[in-house]
Amino acid sequence: MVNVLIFGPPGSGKGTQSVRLAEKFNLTHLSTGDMLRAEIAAGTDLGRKMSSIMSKGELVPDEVVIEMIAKKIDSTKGNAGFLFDGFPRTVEQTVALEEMLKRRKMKINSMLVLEVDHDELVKRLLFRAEQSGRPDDKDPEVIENRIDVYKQKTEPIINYCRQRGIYQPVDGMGSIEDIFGRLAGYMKKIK
Ligand code: B4P
Repeated sequence: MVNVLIFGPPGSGKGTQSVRLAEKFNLTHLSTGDMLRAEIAAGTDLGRKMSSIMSKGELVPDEVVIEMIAKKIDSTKGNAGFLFDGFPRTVEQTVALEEMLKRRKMKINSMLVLEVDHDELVKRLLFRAEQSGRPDDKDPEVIENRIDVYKQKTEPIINYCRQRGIYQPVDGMGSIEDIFGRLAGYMKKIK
């Protein structure tokens, strides 16, 4: 079983690349962003509570996403592994994921970190806003806040994973196909 984190700032291509990688390597794609947006679309109590947090570009509480992920892991059977997209986003979520996997005799095998220039991140998200209408992509101030939140709360996970020997930076600039080729190359080396 292989469990991989796909990591990077907002707009770095995590969601875009995860869909392709999961298909190629027969992994179960778990995106906390998609799960939260599904709650909002379904009009659940949780979705209503999380919607205002997400539209400001803030992170939802750790316990919400940790519970979502635990449920998904337990309801998935017979897969080759998981591709975690957008989770963990805090060191606390990382520790919780490690414990969750350890209890099930699994571990994080690798963390692939997409590296993308700031201006390119903003350009991609504003472009997506035109097509998807996602509220968190429309406003440049919210985009800047998401990037700041990433630097303050999410980036420290890199050091944590570097110490565990699972950190792998990946050039996230260029075409979707080129970046996919780089990521697939690293995936093939994961043990
Ligand atoms: P996510 O859904 O994870 O959103 P994201 O980081 O903005 O998107 P992603 O990085 O996947 O998008 P991609 O680059 O693929 O999170 C949204 C919100 O949910 C968070 O802000 C937070 O509020 C909440 N949340 C989620 N998980 C959480 C957690 N664990 N804890 C707490 N809160 C959580 O794509 C961006 C655009 O770029 C697309 O339009 C794509 O087509 C384009 N693109 C990608 N690669 C490209 C390339 N190479 N060239 C040109 N365009 C490209």
